[in-house]
Amino acid sequence: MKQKHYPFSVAPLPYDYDALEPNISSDTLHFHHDKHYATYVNNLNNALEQYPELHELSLEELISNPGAVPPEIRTAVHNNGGGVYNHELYFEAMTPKETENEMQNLINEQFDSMDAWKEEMKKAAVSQFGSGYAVFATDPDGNLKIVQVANQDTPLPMGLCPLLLVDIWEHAYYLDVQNRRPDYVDKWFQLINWPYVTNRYKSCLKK
Ligand code: MN3
Repeated sequence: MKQKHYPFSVAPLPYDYDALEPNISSDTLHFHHDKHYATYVNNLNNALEQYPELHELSLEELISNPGAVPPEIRTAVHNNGGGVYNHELYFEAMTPKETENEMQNLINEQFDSMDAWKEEMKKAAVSQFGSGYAVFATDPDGNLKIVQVANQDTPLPMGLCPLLLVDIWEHAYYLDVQNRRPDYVDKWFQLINWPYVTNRYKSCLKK
């Protein structure tokens, strides 16, 4: 992800709003990107506005080092910074194009098969209570993990670098499939941008 800093801006969707149909509708993407994600960007900027000492820190630095953030805005930076980070990864790691999965061999080695990986990812997504994400991540040694995070938490404080995530807040799917979160997860699997995931994996490993 780009090393941006304050003031953060709303990254445009990397595809048209209707590009992910019928899996994710244009209405859902308009609300999700233009309202939900944009609100996190605005709220993060508002929280940081009066703190020039934080204006050079990247998004990752802000959410990985809560101790660097004054206590009075720590919760706002955690929630809104996490919201910006998670949504940018969510949108960027989807594509309308069918892509080649260059992670397949690594996933087969560490999860036995793509089907087993999918099953574990789906279980993490479906069993997360309330809002959050199921995240596919790596540690600096290349050990792949699937973890759940609540609300706008990220796996960065666990020492994990997220490669891919599925947003399971209801706003991500309610207009399209109402309460059927498992159906949404099945649709999301068809949208994974594997070249993007592979590039992230390479950049997440110990240099
Ligand atoms: Mn969302």
